[in-house]
Formats: sequence, C-alpha cells, structure tokens
Amino acid sequence: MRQLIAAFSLMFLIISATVLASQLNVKFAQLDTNADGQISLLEAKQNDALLKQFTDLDDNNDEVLSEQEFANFKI
Ligand SMILES: [Ca+2]
Ligand SMILES: [Ca+2]
Repeated sequence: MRQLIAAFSLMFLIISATVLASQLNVKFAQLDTNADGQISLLEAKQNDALLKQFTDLDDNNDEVLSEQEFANFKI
C-alpha cells in the first residue's frame, strides 16, 4: 500500500512538472513571434513584466533571451 502511494505521488509530481513545463513552453513560443528560439527586446515588448526584467534575465548580455534565460522569468 505504501508503495502504491509512493508511486501515485511520483506520478503526480511528473505530471505537474510536465504541465508546468508545457505552460512555460507555450509562453516562450507565444512571445518568440519569429520562432528563432530566442526572445529579442522587440519581442519582449509584448509583455510589460518581461520587458522590466529583460536586462536581469539576459545573463550573457547578448540582448536576447534564450529559453534557459527565460525560465527565470517570474510573472
Ligand atoms: Ca525571436
Ligand atoms: Ca541572453
């Protein structure tokens, strides 16, 4: 019984992580209007909160956000 509960908890964790990741992907894809896998400053202007955090998020200062850099974006 305990194993069953553990298995269910694990499954739940995996599902929530997947849902979370897909929501993030949708957001990234929505903002990345030219679909080059990066969010430019121009694309970031679609979202006020993102624009404000843009320079903080851009770890390597190349003036575009990679998907990895975008993952640190807090709404
Ligand atoms: Ca882009
Ligand atoms: Ca960058």
